Amino acid sequence: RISTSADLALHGAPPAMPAPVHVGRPNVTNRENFLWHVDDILDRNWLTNNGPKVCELEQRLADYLGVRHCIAMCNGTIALEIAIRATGMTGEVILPSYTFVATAHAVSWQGLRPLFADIRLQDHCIDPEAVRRAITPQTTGIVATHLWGGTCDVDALQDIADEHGLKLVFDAAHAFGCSHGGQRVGSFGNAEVFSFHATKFFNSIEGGAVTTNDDALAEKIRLMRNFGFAGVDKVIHPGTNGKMTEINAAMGLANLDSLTEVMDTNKARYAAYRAALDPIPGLRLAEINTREERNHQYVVLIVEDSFAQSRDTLLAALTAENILARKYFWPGCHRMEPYATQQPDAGQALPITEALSEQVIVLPTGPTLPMETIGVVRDVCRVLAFGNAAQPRHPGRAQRKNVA
Ligand code: T4K
Repeated sequence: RISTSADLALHGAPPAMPAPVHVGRPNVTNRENFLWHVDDILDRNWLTNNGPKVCELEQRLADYLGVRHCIAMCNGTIALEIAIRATGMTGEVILPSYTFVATAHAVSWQGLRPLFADIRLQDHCIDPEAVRRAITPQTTGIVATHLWGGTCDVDALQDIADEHGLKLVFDAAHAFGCSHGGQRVGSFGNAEVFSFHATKFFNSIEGGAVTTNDDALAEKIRLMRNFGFAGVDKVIHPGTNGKMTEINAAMGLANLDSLTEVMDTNKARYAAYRAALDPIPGLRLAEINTREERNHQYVVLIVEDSFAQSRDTLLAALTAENILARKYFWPGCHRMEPYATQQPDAGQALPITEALSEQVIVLPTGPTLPMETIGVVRDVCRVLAFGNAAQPRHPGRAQRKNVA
């Protein structure tokens, strides 16, 4: 048990957790169901190329998300690239820097120039006013990330896109099962793009999808996903290989049955973290809009300047205890290559991105989280804040102690 700073693994004590506790442990709740699907695939001997499991998954996802078309893909990055290309973006595309680097790479991989716009403190998503300021005559599109399972200011972004004739694609990698205005993410903008990577709320090991209500766009995306084939030996469009395999669809189908269960577990973990950490001065969890559905897949801790120690000291202390929290999305895409070299001054227009990427820690959660983890995180934070893990009598008075 961690009571004082001498008990911290950072100072040589044994780690509180016997094995590493990761962020992004896969939510796999129905192993038997998955294995049944795998047997079925092997019996059928149809492994990929628009197989029956992929078709079933696409239909069930479209129904769940309330959208006309769901086109399954091999991963979220290829899905983004195909969506960006299919919508016909050219020249410059505006996107947040505070996102996983795949968002920026998908834009630049298509030969487009990414223009980074700042985010809003309230939801960590792209700021519509910053988007407006970034528009130039070369701008043709916006790629906006619904971060942490929250949603962008969808309506303001759509207004800007309409006003300036821009295409609008949402990177919804974090937002499966989440809603905006009571409607599930999936049918906003020209298209929305999901990742079903192992670390995501809903996973198919690797995988992703583009969703849209636009029939013509969906048709184009289906062609692009499969080399442009419109039938045997009949190629009518440029394309790539973005196909999802049957095994990936099997994992998706198995996991679809447990969405509510995982969401409820995540919500309970989030509430426990909140109760443990909120009373500690200088620490707060990112706001969650309780009027909308949220998957609570990311527990986002903001370490403010008023916390007794730096974000990186807290991260090092947790890591030493075998709690492998992450500083997503540090340092921001604009500080990664090739963008840092191409746009060395980009940070000047991104003060909130720059500040927030120095403050955030994403904590482990999900159904596989060992329950004692949250207590250990709380005790480490309290020791760093107060010098000991006892409940502070005056939670407002943090003392700066040099325990690192
Ligand atoms: N847009 C956004 C906003 C995204 O966040 C992502 C992906 C994409 C687009 C692109 O979608 P995909 O092309 O990936 O479908 C991880 C994931 O690899 C990546 O999918 C995810 N975002 C990103 C936020 O996180 P890393 O570099 O942090 O991965 P890694 O290997 O460090 O793993 C993360 C944690 O998960 C570790 O603590 C270990 C744990 N883990 C991972 C795997 C794969 C497990 O416990 N089991 C596993 O099987 O990028």
